[in-house]
Amino acid sequence: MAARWKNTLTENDVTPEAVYLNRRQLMVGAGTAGLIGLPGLARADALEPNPWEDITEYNNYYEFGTGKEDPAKYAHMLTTAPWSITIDGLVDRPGAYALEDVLAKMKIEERIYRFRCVEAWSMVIPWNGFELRDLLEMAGVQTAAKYVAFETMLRPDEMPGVATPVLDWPYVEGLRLDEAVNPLTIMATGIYGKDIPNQNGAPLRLVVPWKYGFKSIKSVVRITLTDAEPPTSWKKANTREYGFYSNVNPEVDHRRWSQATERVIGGGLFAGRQDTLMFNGYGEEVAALYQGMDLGINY
Ligand SMILES: Nc1nc2c(c(=O)[nH]1)N[C@H]1C(S)=C(S)[C@@H](COP(=O)(O)O)O[C@H]1N2
Ligand SMILES: [Mo]
Repeated sequence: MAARWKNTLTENDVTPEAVYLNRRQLMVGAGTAGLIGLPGLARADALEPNPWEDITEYNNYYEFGTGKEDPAKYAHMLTTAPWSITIDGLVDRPGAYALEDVLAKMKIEERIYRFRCVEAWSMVIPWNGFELRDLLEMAGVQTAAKYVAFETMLRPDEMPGVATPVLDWPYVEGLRLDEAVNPLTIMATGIYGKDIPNQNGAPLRLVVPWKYGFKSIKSVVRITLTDAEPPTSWKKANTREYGFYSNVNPEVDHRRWSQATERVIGGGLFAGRQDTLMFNGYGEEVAALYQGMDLGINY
């Protein structure tokens, strides 16, 4: 197998949450902010992860309501065990895979990633998860496959938000196959070394760090390999405003707001606004995927 992608963002492997918190306190205590003297919108890109509370109390998960605090309030209603993921379409070994059987085969690692929502806010999240390419390899992707489609669980009894037709449920997303097998693309099962909370997409959600947050579909129940670009929820809802690619791009504005800068969530050291980075800072890993493409048209 090819050499594993190395996470350049971590100083070590897994740092316990307490150590992160401690370090934050130490830095604040030492008056680091003052010493650095951050210029206006420059980036203080230390990738200090946001605290647990930011990550789990400010969410987008419209199946539980459109308010940022709705998922934390209502997502506990979702039953996440037992859970199975159907992998079908252009694969050699289609079927419904029990999550526990999948997890037994996958290598769980920590990935500290920037997370940039299309609404122009951002956080840094220490995920735990496995590379999507390993799961796809398990199912045996056929050569005719060009895209990967994803679908979220739909259970109206457990999801108060789906009574409102904000989106065409179930929530669906998609990636090109080469994006899906990029080593940065993970299926997350945890945050800060703990099971991923329901509001963040338990028990298993996609994370694609160079794309706007809505591509990172939560509580995945189906993965389908196809030869045609799959429909995606936000593009279906508003094709002019949301495209299939949705790569983070400070030069391509949303129809209703600029994407040049982002609001940093949390009252931490670097709170405020900062410049948005092309591909959310992951250009070295992914820019080649889009060579020759007009990213203004393929937004
Ligand atoms: N099924 C589903 N997945 C979803 C969403 C959603 O509403 N439903 N919201 C998306 C959006 S807009 C964002 S920004 C991220 C938020 O992830 P987080 O709450 O873990 O930060 O989830 C994405 N995945
Ligand atoms: Mo988002």
